[in-house]
Amino acid sequence: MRRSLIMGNWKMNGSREDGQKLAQALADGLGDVQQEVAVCVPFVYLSDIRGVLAASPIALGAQNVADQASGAYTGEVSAAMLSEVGCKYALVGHSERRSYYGDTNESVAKRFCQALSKGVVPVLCVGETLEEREQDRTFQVVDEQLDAVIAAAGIEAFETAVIAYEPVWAIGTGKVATDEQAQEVHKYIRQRIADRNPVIAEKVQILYGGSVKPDNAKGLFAMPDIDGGLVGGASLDAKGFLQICHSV
Ligand code: G2H
Repeated sequence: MRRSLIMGNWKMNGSREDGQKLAQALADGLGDVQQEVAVCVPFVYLSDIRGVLAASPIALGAQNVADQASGAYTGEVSAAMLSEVGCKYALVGHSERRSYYGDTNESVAKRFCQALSKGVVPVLCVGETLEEREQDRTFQVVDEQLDAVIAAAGIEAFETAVIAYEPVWAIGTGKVATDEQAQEVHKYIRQRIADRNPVIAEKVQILYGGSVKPDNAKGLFAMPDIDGGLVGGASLDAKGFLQICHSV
């Protein structure tokens, strides 16, 4: 059985104090849970939030990682730095990075490899736009996004990686994929991994992301190939996020 993972993605929201209060409320309110819980916070608050979460089982994640190990890359944050401040996870290839900041399948693959090389678990985000879905290209797009990483890192890399399927049309729009729509793509992704290594396919966690809310989480998480969620907007409210964490 795969362990579920519920991961908050705070994106570029809140102040230092807001983040500390939110993390404290999560640490205080989580209670005993089987599933894993993590929060991906802005780089500059990682150390603060690590302090708040020190005595809690909630893991820390970053929202991105550099595609190079070190050097003259102004504005970037390396995997070694993330590891040093206690990050267990780093998102790579979130659709907002792909669409606003020029991340390509190739640069995402490099970020993925950098994270792995420093013991940070990459959370590879994949997903199609509305236009691509309407053109019936969902599986093709997801294949290309996965294949670029598999070519660079090898299928064995998915022993210690997480995949997040985030249909771009469902991100921050309030328009969630139906349980069945999400399950269909999750199943497809797991099959693509299984074609190369069935053992890893059974183990890899595939999260759903895109307008996950307290009222739709249970249905999504009940799907056989959905192993939890990557939660944006709804992770900024402690009560709602805790409710999502308990929807597994
Ligand atoms: C997708 C998701 C979290 P939201 O970006 O990564 O955000 O839940 O706000 O759609």
